[in-house]
Parts: sequence; structure tokens; C-alpha cells
Amino acid sequence: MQVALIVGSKSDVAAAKGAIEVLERFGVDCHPHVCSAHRAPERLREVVRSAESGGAKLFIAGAGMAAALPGAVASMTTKPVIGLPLAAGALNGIDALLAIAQMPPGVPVATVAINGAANAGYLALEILALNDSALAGRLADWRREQAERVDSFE
Ligand code: RP5
Repeated sequence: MQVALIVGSKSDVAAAKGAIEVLERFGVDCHPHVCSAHRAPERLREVVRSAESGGAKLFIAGAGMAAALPGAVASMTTKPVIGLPLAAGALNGIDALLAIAQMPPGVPVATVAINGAANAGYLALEILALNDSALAGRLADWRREQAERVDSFE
């Protein structure tokens, strides 16, 4: 496993699937979990520990509302954590975005856009590509294809 993806609730799963799709498209193994930082903190510790011993190089953590999950995961590992704020409550994800971004110095969470699951996947790929030249090459090819599509009238 290279990436562990954790969301705080079953209700978050659909909004997080875009990250898995991106990772799978580039052949990167991702194990998804549902575990709430507020409702099951002890189980979360076990999920993070077993993901690390299973080879996870980084974490994507998605949650809505108070969104404690990404910060809690970051407190349990020194691997990079990408926070995915989800639009789950009355504040449409602004609450989660602010909660995830406002980490204390020394315990960072890299935060993507509200419901930005695909970019959580792409950022994970870019981090993994630092030590994987084949993956870096595939990402560069994909960026070139994207540029050609944007520049074309077809
Ligand atoms: C957050 O509260 C979860 O990440 C979810 O986005 C939101 C609502 O959770 P449920 O009540 O649907 O389980 O902790």
C-alpha cells in the first residue's frame, strides 16, 4: 500500500472517491477506511498504525463539519497528511476547510479545496513521485496532455 485514505463517516465516502480514482488511474495502491476521530479515536490510532506498518507513505484524510480527522491523523504520524475538507453541514465545507487548515506549527496538514478529492489524489501522486521517476514521468505526460486539450478547439 502506498496511500491510506481515511474518511470520518460513511456519509463522506462518495465525496472522497475522486481521490481513489486518480490514484488508481496512475497505478497507485490506496486502502480506504472509514473512522471518525471524534467517535472512535482509539480505533483511528490503530488504523494509522496498521497503515504505516502496511507501507503507507502518506495519508489522505477527509472530513466535514468540525473535521478533526486530518489533524488527528497528523498528530499520530510524521508521514505527510493531505486534508480533504468536505461540504457536509450547514456551512458547506467552510467549517471543515478552516478546521483542517488551522493546524499548530509542527503538525502540518496540506489542505486541498472543499470537495477537492481529485486534487488530494494528484497531490499524493506528486509527493510519491519525488522518489519514483516512472510515476514522475507519467505525471509529466499527463500534464502535457492536459495542456494540449486546453489549447485545442476540438
Ligand atoms: C464529520 O461529520 C464527518 O466527517 C462527516 O462529514 C460529518 C457528518 O458525519 P455523520 O453524522 O454523517 O456520520 O465528522
